[in-house]
Amino acid sequence: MSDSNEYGKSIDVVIVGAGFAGIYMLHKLRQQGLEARVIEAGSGVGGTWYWNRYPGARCDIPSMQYSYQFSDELQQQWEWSEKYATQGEILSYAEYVVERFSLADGMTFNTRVTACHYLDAADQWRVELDNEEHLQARFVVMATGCLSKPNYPSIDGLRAATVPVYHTAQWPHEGVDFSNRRVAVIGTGSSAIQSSPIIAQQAQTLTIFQRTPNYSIPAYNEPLDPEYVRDLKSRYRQYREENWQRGFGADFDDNDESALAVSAQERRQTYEERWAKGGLGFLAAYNDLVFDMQANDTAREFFKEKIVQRVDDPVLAEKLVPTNPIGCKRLCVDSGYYEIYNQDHVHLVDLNEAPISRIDGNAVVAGDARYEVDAIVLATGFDAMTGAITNIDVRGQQGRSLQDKWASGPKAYLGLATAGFPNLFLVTGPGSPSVLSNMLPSIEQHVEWIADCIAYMNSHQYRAIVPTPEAEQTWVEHVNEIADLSVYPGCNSWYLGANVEGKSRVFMPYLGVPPYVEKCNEVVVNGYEGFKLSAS
Ligand code: FAD
Ligand code: N01
Repeated sequence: MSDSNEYGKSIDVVIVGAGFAGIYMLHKLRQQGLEARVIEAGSGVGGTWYWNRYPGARCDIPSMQYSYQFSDELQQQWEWSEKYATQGEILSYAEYVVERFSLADGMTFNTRVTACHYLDAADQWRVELDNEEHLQARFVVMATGCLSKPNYPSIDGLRAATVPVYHTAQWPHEGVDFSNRRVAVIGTGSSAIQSSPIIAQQAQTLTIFQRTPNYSIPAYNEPLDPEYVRDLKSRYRQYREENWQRGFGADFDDNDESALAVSAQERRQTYEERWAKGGLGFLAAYNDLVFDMQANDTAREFFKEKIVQRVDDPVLAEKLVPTNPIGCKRLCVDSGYYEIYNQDHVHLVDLNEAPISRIDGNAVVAGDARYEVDAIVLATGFDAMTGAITNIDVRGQQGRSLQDKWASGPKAYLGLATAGFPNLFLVTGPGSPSVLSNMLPSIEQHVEWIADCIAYMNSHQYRAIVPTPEAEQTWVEHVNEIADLSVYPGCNSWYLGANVEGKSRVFMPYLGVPPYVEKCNEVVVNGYEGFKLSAS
């Protein structure tokens, strides 16, 4: 399928990133006889699970669901050991998939894509690499990840710190021993909530710097019961199909009833039962917890009580209780997070009282206080959804820059492609359910949609596909209309880009897997409605 032209040898597809999206994309395209190459900045596969090696890193969607389903043999063969697999086990799984489907020879590691320029005359992409080489391809697939560009806070003196600074998303492969060290953790999102209990076990002192408290629910992680696994595997395909019909594409035991339609007593019982199970399913206790503030308040009050119960010091407990609507930032899932504050060597610094002003050598300075430490952990998250894409100098038709196009917020049709940038696909891009779903099936849905689209173009002799600006605009408005029906835009979350200085505040993911999938399918049935296809 690849061909040559005045610009040199071209391959069919360059795939940027070797996480779960890039791995499956390569497999799928190879099955279609296409020549594709994955370019990956890391030295191995796994993406998220390659980079986030901080202590305690695990998934928060049960492993039996947070895994590929494109191969029934694969899902039958692979054995997860725990309800929520560790980073190490998920990474081994990604490596196993690559080996099983013989994909390694299609991947180039330790290489970053720095630029992708569309050559209008040739309908080709020129892909620049940081080793000064380049590739040329008909299509580019951005499998760059929603949560892959670490967010480094702009704190004065951080770069000149005289103690080691670790970002949770760029954790040293050899691990870090915090024994007898005074450790600062900046941030209280999922990464901090997972890592702090383990750091607390080692460190001499642990000081956690909190700007916004988060809601967290126990994971109650445990080894998987072989009987449960056997039963689930006996109906795996059907189980997966059923889950795909649910709002988040995952089995959260959704209850299609309003929190306000039941008595306070019944609601409390339901909340207690959900709490006892633990995990993200809590928010599926009622169908309006993320849509109705009054309903949300009932869950918020319940969480407040639970947090206060878990922390001995009532003044400290109060500082750990969020005031945001529950769910508007991703709910965290923990193993003993709040309880660490009952240990004498663990301290909380509430940055609402005085923000961090600078790092002064080995000290974090907030207000008048200097916190001297031996190591700083940045659990400060990601430039989410767009950061990894706009990190690349992407230029489309007539040399138009994607960074410029997205300066006031990302615009993409279905989160799959963007007007002005032909033959460029995004896996779980802004405007798709992505981070508001179980991401593995969402990745599979996108990969399959893109592969089918390329097959359709080849069989109908189309050379280029690009969304129309009108279809894109309508979709972006729709994404925001749906978000505005929910509590999601109600706090400064990374869903809105609010965690990154200078980033436009636009709600990026699409809320609702089933209507989204229906729309994607409808677009195809209607001859790629909303896209312009150009004949060869
Ligand atoms: P990634 O895994 O992020 O991979 C993208 C790859 O692209 C990276 O390896 C990166 O190095 C590479 N890349 C980016 N830019 C370039 C470039 N310019 N050149 C070369 N390479 C580049 N989701 C869930 O649904 N359930 C969970 O339980 C869950 N847990 C998570 C836990 C953590 C700690 C984090 C950070 C995220 C979690 N997620 C979870 C979201 C997770 O990111 C996705 O589930 C999934 O792993 C994303 O896969 P991906 O291939 O799309 O992207
Ligand atoms: O990042 P975050 P994360 N000074 O953005 C704070 C997935 N994930 O890596 O809220 C002080 O949530 C920031 O404060 P604020 C999951 O989707 C899943 O923890 O902006 N503080 C916040 O507290 C998750 O949602 C798991 O006020 C600063 C924290 O840093 C997503 O990845 C585990 C600051 C960042 O929290 C991101 O999670 C890990 C500053 N200058 C990740 N800048 C699972 O459990 C930022 N902060 C599966």
